Amino acid sequence: MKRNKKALIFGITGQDGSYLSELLLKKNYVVHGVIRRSSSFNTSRINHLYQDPHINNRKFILHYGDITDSISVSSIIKKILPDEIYNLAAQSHVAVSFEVPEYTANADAIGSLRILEAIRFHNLQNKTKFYQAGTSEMYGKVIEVPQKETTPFYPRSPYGVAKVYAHWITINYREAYDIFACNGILFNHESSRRGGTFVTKKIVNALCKIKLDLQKTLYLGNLEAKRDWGHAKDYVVAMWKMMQQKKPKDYVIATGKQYTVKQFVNLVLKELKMEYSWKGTGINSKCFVKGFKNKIVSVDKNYFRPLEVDTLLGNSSKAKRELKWKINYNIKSLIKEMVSEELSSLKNDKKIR
Ligand code: NAP
Ligand code: F7E
Repeated sequence: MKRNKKALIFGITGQDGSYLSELLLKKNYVVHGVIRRSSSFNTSRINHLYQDPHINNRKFILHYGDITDSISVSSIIKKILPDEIYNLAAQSHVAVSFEVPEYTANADAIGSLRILEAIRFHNLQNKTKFYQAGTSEMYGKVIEVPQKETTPFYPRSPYGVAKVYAHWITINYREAYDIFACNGILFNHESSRRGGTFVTKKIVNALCKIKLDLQKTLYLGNLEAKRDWGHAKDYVVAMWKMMQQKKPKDYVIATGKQYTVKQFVNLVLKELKMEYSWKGTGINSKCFVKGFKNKIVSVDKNYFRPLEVDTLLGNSSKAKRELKWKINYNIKSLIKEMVSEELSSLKNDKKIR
């Protein structure tokens, strides 16, 4: 009988970790995940997958650990001897990385090194494959449009800089020790499970609340930034596909379409059937909606970053060609799903209260 493959996910409680777990469980993997001790619950995205430790032959198993703690990283890997490791653990907020740059470097850069070193130290080079969650933020002040695998990096935040280290240390261990180690260079991907302070989720949540009369105004930063937004469900499929190739390589994963933050606001308002008009420009931009007395969107300069990534647009021809990767969502279906799930959850909250 064929044995089930074992996957180990660092960052299992995050947006991508939850979708990747669902995908791997469907593919009959035994999924192990690392969670951090926290004073408040941090498992809301994976509670539906939880299995009681008393169940025999569990397929979903959680371990306490931390990517900044070498010994925990190394002992978990030694205990599980995984076939595939997905390193999704990170301090993933770009703006926050300017506030906690040292921690961001420790988790996002050295965290990857800790896993690679553990693979090497335990002689798992021929057994364990490694996926590194790279990012379009590495392109930062873009040198070429659209960005592809060969586009040089120019990171613009402590987060982006840390991820460039992780990218190159992954290649270094691949070349030095023949580890199956690959980098996904993923552009922004969103969903209803996105953290509340990322711009798409913040916009959807606030505009739904405004529609339901639960909030008055949404304050945003730079409305002109352009992003290439996809759906996280499509993107975790690409991660898995990279790990099933004969040779480890690096791939850009993106939709190839970009929108400004302001256009994203407009699309959400359209989905909510709210009739809007904008007044003023730049920092003085304000959005008004028919039937609402005051402005519903305004700019707050506190949400601007010390440096901005103005524009990101990916070219994922290589992934489409070699991985046969396909995109199921476009911006409209992404927003439709996010709005519909947000409205249901807000209406549910209201009932409970
Ligand atoms: P996310 O929702 O912020 O999840 C991050 C995960 O990392 C969470 O499970 C978090 O645990 C965990 N984590 C943070 N610090 C840790 C530490 N010190 N030790 C162990 N675990 C730690 O991020 P995501 O959107 O799912 O993204 C997944 C990965 O892809 C990240 O590495 C991110 O940088 C990268 N990425 C994301 C995008 C995107 O658009 N979403 C694009 C490119 C790359 P807690 O739940 O306990 O906080
Ligand atoms: O910002 C602008 C902001 O925080 C998008 C992470 O997953 O994707 C994400 O990083 C844009 C920026 O994502 C607000 O200035 C305006 O230009 O949603 P975000 P991000 O910085 O692109 C990459 C690929 C990752 O790898 C990261 O882990 O929106 N913006 N007003 C705002 N952004 C936020 N957060 N909040 C605002 O009020």
